[in-house]
Amino acid sequence: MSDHRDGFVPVELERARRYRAAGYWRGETISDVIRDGARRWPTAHALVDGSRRLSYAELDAAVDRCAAGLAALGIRPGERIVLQLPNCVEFAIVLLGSLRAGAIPVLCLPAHREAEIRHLAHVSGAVALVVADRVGAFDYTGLARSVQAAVPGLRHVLVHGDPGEFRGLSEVLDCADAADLPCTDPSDIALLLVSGGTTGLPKLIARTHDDYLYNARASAQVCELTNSDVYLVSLPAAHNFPLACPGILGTLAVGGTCVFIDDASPENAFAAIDRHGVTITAVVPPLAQLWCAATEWEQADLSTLRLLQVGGARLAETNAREVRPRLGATLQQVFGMAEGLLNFTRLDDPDEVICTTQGRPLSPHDEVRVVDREGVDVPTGTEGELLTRGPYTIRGYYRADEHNARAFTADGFYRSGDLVRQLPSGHLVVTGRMKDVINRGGENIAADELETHLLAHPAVRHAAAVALPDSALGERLCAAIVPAGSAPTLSELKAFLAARGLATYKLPDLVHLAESLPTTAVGKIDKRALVAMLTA
Ligand code: OOB
Repeated sequence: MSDHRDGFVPVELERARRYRAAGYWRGETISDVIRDGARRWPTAHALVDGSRRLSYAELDAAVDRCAAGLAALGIRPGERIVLQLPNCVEFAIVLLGSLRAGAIPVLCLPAHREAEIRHLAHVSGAVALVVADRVGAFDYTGLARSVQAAVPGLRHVLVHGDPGEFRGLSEVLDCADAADLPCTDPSDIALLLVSGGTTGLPKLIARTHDDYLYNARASAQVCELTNSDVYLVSLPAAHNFPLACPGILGTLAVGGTCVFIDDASPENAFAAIDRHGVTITAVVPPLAQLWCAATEWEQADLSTLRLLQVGGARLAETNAREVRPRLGATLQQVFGMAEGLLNFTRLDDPDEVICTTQGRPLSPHDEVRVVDREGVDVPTGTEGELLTRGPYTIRGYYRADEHNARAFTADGFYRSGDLVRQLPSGHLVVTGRMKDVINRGGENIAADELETHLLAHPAVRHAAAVALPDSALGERLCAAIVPAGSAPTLSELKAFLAARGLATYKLPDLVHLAESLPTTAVGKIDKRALVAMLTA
């Protein structure tokens, strides 16, 4: 069995000292924060799921039972538990119970399938897997069976719902033994996030108690979150954005309430906002767009919603401008990454900044560099690759030495692969991805630029520009579009783009019309899957 710190890249001692001195790293564990919440607000609602409600005291007791249940199975501090549950209170209880037992949860998304889970269980050296029995038509016990057959160290499968041949999660959650709780070092790994990349298999991102609590608390502060806030968990809870930006952990740190939904359709999400008085939530751009459109036909009262966080992919300016008039909430653009760095527009930023930038760094100690292909810093306002280092940004992926040599500079900056411009105010505008370029007969076209123009067309709801192989040009340019209302034709679109002043070589060679585009586990448009579909 491997030690959990093998393959972990910690922050250099001198920097760690500075982050502690600045008060960012407080030497507390995530489990301490829940314990503390139970003392400060014992009867306040911590978690809500349909008609189920758990107070802070009840949550703390449930977390104790879960920790004892995991210890009773023989799960030791430092061992890894792959957690793959839909949005529900059990997600939070098992996450926090694992932390209290000193175990390290690996936060997988419900959309991950066998190849990903097998890989993540293998690389992390997991001893347990926690899944639901089924969600919709998908049977997770079947997935668990194949993963366990392929990963010999995986001793336990715990199932929420009907366990079949496995152990029921309820046995662990109802444990009546008193456990000796381990003493956890706050600078040690708390949990492993999964990278959001759309190329290759996902990588593991080790976040410590110190850095992740800072991430959650500083985000809560930027959102002016208090104990009267009600946070709606709309995105998959295991993703960094709804988990800690400020998300579930930021809300629990200030005594607020988290409401879980497992279906973020406007009908279901709006009903939850209305019923529970939701004040804040986080969504990806396609969902923001859909919610805005749905205000035309949905009747629910959304008046409690004060802040809509949108991030994960570029939000088109036209969509950004719809948020306040349609939903009545302030928009906050969030440009973040599981690797660390978070940028937020501030609540008091002018509308223009909120609608046209992706925010500025969360921490005064976030270091941001924008560099050209040679790694040389470019002048303010010029496009380049974003490199970053700071108090909650990793120094290396977990157990990935070879990849780390490329993904990080020698002095520890993470190479994000994102193309940005930084304004004199510090706000960043995301202009694309380093590799998201279509090479059409030698001319390079940035996908993001074309998409921005396509989304400005009133009959375009979602758009993705992708390269398709072409014998003459090498690549040709395809605009995949989900129309809003009557579908535009290729020649209409070309005329529209040309009228916006776009160069002729950037005009699409073909249009693919679809009712929906393939998405990643968290709901971003998945171009790799789209190209595979279009070339099949
Ligand atoms: C969030 O995290 P990940 O790890 O799923 O994805 C990170 C990548 C970024 O490197 C960037 O390429 C893209 O997603 N991205 C954005 C964006 N926010 C993320 N691109 C353009 N505009 C934005 N606003 O996606 C994530 C993590 C925490 C908070 C919010 C998002």
